[in-house]
Amino acid sequence: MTLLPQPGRCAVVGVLNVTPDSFSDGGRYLGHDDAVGHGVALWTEGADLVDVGGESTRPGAERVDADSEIARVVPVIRDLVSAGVLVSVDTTRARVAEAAVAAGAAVINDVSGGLADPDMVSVAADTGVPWILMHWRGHSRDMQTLADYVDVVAEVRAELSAQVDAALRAGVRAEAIALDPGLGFAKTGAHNWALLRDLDALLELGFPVLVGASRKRFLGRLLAGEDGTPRSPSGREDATAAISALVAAAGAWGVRVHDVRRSLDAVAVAAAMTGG
Ligand code: PMM
Repeated sequence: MTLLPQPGRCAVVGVLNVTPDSFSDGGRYLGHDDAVGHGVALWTEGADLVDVGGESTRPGAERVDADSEIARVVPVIRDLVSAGVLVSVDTTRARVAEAAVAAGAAVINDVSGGLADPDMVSVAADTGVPWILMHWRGHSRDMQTLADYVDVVAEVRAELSAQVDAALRAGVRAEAIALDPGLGFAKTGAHNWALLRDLDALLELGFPVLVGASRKRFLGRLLAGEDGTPRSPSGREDATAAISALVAAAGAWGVRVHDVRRSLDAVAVAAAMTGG
């Protein structure tokens, strides 16, 4: 059993970045009202969870300090929760996660899987909310230099297993844990495709698996024009929906996407085809 929402099909998690510099929606929802409005819109479209982040994790991004991150996300989370929206907080910082849960966030989405902040594990254990552990090898500024694997699937699985063990040892309940392969985080396009191809290797660990492929660079490169120019983020939506359908059919618990409506359709197709 998991403590995460179980909509009876692959869950669709809507992305709400309250940042000036995220790769596809940076700056669009930095104003409080724009952010809350977009979060409510994602929920109304049918998102099962709205993931609110205050720090860009795009490759090369500089960090913001914890107080700025809290100032960006907590007021937005509070208003979304009052509007009845189920919210996760996308942060690697224990202090931000704690403040977000106090404001009503129901899930911690930690792209560092507990590695960036040694206090995160105790916040996860103490709050008891579901904790999404993503595979991570280092902060965005230099993560692409860490994309070095002999067998990416085996190494991602082993590194996530070690994080799960640390979480369980610290008192996090197994039902609160979910995993994410971390597409694009210290990974090349080839690594992302290998992880998608062999999602079973992660599913076999027995935890819900979230996949975040939405609008990412490797899709831009897949869909590059004849001159090699990558397709722009807004032109990657159909490919994103295709991945949503395929990973839903493969057994993923959820997909984290910018365009909720398209992925809801995609996972409905998968559910109908697989009979689940
Ligand atoms: N990707 C981004 C941010 N947060 N969280 C999880 N669990 N998985 C991801 O793949 C993930 C994430 C980066 O994408 P964005 O800038 O569009 O939010």
